[in-house]
Amino acid sequence: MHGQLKKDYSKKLQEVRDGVETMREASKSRKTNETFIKVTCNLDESTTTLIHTGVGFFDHMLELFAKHGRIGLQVEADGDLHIDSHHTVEDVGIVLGQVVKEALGDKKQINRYGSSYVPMDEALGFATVDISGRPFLHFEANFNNPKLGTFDTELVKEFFTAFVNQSGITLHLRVLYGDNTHHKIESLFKAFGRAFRKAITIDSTIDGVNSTKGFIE
Ligand SMILES: [Mn+2]
Repeated sequence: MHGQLKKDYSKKLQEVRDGVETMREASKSRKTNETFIKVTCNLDESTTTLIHTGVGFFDHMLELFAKHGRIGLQVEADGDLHIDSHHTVEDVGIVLGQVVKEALGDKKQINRYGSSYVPMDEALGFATVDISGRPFLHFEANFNNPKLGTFDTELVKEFFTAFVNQSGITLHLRVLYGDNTHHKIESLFKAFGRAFRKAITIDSTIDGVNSTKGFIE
């Protein structure tokens, strides 16, 4: 009996240790002549989301990504918005990609793949993710409205391009149909968040890295 209790206790302790070991987070700052960006990301704790980029619609999209990805995300950006929102949006994509790559660490026991369809009223967005170590973006979406607030809608593609290049993630995004540009982009960011969540989730039945190569870059 005593031996069994001791065994249960050490099993519990190991579970707690495993839990601590899998707390995946990273933080990074980047300063150029065009922008200052700071991003903190916690893949295992969704409690804190604080986003201030100076571009309202972009903040809204990053908040949706964090919410549906169930991650903790802080993004602070101070960019050259007197020009336009291009540098700020692209550079947030760069730093977010770097932080996600670092937080993912050795990628052991993650699902690796995740897909999601998300409707937003009349629009339908689709995202599929492979945490492959190979950057690739397939982007299939057209937006009628070139601007939402101070956000240029052509920057959606720029943001995801920067993100995949730095994170080493394969990402396919598609708006299947819809009219309203806000709805279309929102459906994409939500679908991306939900697909990302599935891909980063730890499955203890996976032995090491989910690749026959035994390694993901
Ligand atoms: Mn909205």
